[in-house]
Amino acid sequence: MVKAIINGTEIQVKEGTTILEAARLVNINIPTLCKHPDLVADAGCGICVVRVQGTGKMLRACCTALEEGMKITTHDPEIVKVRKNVLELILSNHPKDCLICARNNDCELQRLSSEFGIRDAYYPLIVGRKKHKHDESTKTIDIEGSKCILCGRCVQVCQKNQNVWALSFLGRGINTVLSPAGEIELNDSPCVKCGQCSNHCPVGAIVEHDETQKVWDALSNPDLFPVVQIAPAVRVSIGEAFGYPIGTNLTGKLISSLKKLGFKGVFDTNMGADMTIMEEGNEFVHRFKKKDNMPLITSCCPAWVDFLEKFHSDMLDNFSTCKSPHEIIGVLSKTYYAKKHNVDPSKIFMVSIMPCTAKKYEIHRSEEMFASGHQDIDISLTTRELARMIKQSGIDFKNIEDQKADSILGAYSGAGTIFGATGGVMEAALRTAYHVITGKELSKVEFKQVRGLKGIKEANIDIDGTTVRVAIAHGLANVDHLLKEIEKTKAEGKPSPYDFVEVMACEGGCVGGGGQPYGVTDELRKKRAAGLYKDDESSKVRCSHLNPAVIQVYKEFVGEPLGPQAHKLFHNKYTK
Ligand code: HC1
Ligand code: SF4
Repeated sequence: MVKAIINGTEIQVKEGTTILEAARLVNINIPTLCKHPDLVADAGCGICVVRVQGTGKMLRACCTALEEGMKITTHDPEIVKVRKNVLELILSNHPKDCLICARNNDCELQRLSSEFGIRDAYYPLIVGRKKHKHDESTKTIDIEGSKCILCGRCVQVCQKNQNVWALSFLGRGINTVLSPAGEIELNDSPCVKCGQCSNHCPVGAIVEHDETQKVWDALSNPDLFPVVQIAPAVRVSIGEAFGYPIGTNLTGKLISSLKKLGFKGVFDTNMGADMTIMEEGNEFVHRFKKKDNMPLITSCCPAWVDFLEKFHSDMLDNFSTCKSPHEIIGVLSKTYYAKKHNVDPSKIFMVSIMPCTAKKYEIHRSEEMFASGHQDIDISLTTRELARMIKQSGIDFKNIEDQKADSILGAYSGAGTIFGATGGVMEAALRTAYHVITGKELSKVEFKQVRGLKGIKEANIDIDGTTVRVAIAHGLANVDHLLKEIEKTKAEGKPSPYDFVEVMACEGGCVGGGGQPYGVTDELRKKRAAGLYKDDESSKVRCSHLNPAVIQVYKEFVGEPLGPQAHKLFHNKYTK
């Protein structure tokens, strides 16, 4: 342990704790634009300078460890002046079009500039500087390079946390620019569209590809029948845009708001999650009994699908062929629902509200996404885009009355709702796999071994005397690590160390998705996940196979899980 003094307060912290972290422990906020709690410090911005008393030194708090006996001053007039100066330098090279920026009112640079009372950027613009790129090539994440402040957060999250290496800094000095290596377009790079770069960007340099106007157009087109679905993780994060405590479950208000916006059918992706489990749970049991292509690996995360196709195509046979829940609701809306409600499927305009930027890519990634004969999902919006639409429409979100989702595509079990947290898909699948293997129902449905934020979780699950070895990985760097272990045993001709593996590209699973409200940290991920587990606990039905709506859809329309109709509508192919 190390004892030191910060602003006159004695503090004792673990060795290696940085001054920035230590100050936060005693509620002193040192400003920074480059250090994010998910990332290691690399002293990119220089705003976090503090003074070490008695040495005359100013040090960067983000990357300096607190040492025994140090006396630190975090704020005094001179330090404030230095910070202001750094901000002025950044602003001198930054567009001043805040009013029309996607991050207006939600930008860390704008907030600091306001707090520091910056009224002018005194330094002349650097002329002849290399031009930054504008890149919309992925149609999921847009790069507006001119707004980049070179803090390095996106590069670090892409390279280290996700192990994707799509983004990098090219050039040197004043000619440094953010770009995929080789200055190619993002869509030609290894980018998997997870959007973590956009969620970690402090400014408007990387944002989701905004498609709200297309949805407004559809809502005002009298020839269309607009319907919508909401993902598990959206219900516990949308509240952050309206001042609710983190993790508050706002399903009822979301549904009412979507109805007010003009959607004629409001469905729940959680119901699709229950359907996915019917297919995937059965797929698992089938393969497990035959020891066929073990382990089975989940496939509902499109960034993960893209990652596997790009970097580990030798493992494609291990992938579950089952579609993701929102695609299942998409195809059901344009087949089963259309038939039941006598609506022309070509007129149905299906929007999915997701915590995810990669879902914008998934909706047209292969011909299976057109299983209804039309594109099954027309537009996928992020949580952030929906929050903007609700605000634009003048809806009083806080006071709107709760409503229930429509018809049969809106009823879900507790297993469906926990999909949004890491380990949730596995837990939901185990609840149903137990039933498929034993024919019995679990007396206690929770599998707490698979919950939590540890990067790789492993557990041996006892199903009536049979052991199922499971692993869960989230954050693509963790996933890559796990996959290499599996590949190694495969190459050595040894049996797989696992039977069933859940993968989510984003840390924390979808609650930490790239399209979620900004500022994601572990504390936030935990609270959002807790909101979903609470929703599960309070659900009357907690297993997908017991959801009466699921039973009805199979009885009336699909037949058996893994049957011919299920295969036609609910399953995917992958490409090498
Ligand atoms: Fe997810 Fe999923 S959990 S992938 O993160 O399987 O986006 O929330 O909707 O489809 O259910 C996302 C979340 C989501 C799907 C489900
Ligand atoms: Fe999207 Fe969820 Fe995958 Fe992140 S973990 S890329 S939010 S599906």
